[in-house]
Amino acid sequence: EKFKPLILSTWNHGMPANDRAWEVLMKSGNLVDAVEEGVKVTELDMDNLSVGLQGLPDREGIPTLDASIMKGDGSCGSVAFVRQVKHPISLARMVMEETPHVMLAGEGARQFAIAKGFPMESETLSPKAEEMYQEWKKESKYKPIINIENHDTIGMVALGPDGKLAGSCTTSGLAFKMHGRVGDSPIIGAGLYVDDEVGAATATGLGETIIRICGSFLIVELMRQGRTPQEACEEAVRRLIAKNSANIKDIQAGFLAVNKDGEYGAYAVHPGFNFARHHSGGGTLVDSKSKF
Ligand code: SD4
Repeated sequence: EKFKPLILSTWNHGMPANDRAWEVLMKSGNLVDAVEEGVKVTELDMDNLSVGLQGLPDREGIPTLDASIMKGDGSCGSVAFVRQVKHPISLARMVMEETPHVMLAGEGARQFAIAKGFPMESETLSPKAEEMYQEWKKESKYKPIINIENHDTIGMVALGPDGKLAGSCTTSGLAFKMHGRVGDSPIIGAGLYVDDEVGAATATGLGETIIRICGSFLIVELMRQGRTPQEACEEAVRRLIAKNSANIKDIQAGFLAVNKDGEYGAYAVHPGFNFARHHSGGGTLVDSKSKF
C-alpha cells in the first residue's frame, strides 16, 4: 500500500492534527508549514496530558516542553526543557530557520522565545494536571514508571506530492520526570529523523529507551539499506527490547515511519499504540501491531 501525499501521526490526537496538516498542505503546498500547523492543534488540546503546557508537569510541578522539526534536506531545529511557551514546535522551527544552531535548551530557549515575540504563558497547571499531580505527590515515587496507556507525544511525518519529506514532534515529556529531564522528542535521530533520500521516522513512549538506540535514525538507516518501513520499525523495537529487557513489561515505545515511495509502517513494544493516517482518500485511525 502506497500513498503520496501522505501524513502520519502518532496516537488518536493525530486525527485532528493530520486534518489540519492536510488542509495546510493542500492550500499552501508547504510541507514544513503543514507539519508545524498540524501538531500545533495538539499543543492546544486541553484534553491532552502529554503535549503542551496543559500536559502533566515534572516532579516540582512545572510543565517543561520538548519539540523538534526536520526537513528532508537535513535542516532541523529543536527546543528542550523550555518553559512558558505555548507552541514549542514553532520555537523549534525558529531555531531551524533563524539561528546558526540546531538545539536550544531551558532558559536560553525561553529567552530566544521572548526575543522573537512569543507571549510567556502562566505555569498554573490545568485542572486535570493539578489533580493528577496532587495524587502523584502522595507517594511521589522517585522513578516515574511510564503508564503504558497514557503517553501520547505527537510525532508527525509527512510525504509531499513532490516526494519531499518533513516531520515534527512535540511533548511535555514523561509525567513527573526530574526537573531538567529531556526525552527523545527534541533529539534529532531519537524522536524524529527525516531524509529525502530515504524516508522519515518518529517515536513515542519512554524516551530514555528510544535515545539509547537512536530510534528514528536507526529506522531511516534500515530503510536506506532496503527494509520496508514496517520491517525497519520492527527491527527498532527488537533492538529497544534487547537494550531494555530488564523491565520491559513497564516500558511502552512505538515507532512510525514512511519511505519516499509512500509506503508506511508502525510497531510498538506493547499493544495499544495507534496512529492516524491521512491521504487523498481521507483520514483513518490505524492500530499498530506490537511485539507482545
Ligand atoms: C518522552 N517520548 O519525553 C516522550 C514521552 C511520550 O507521550 O511519548 N509521551 O520520553
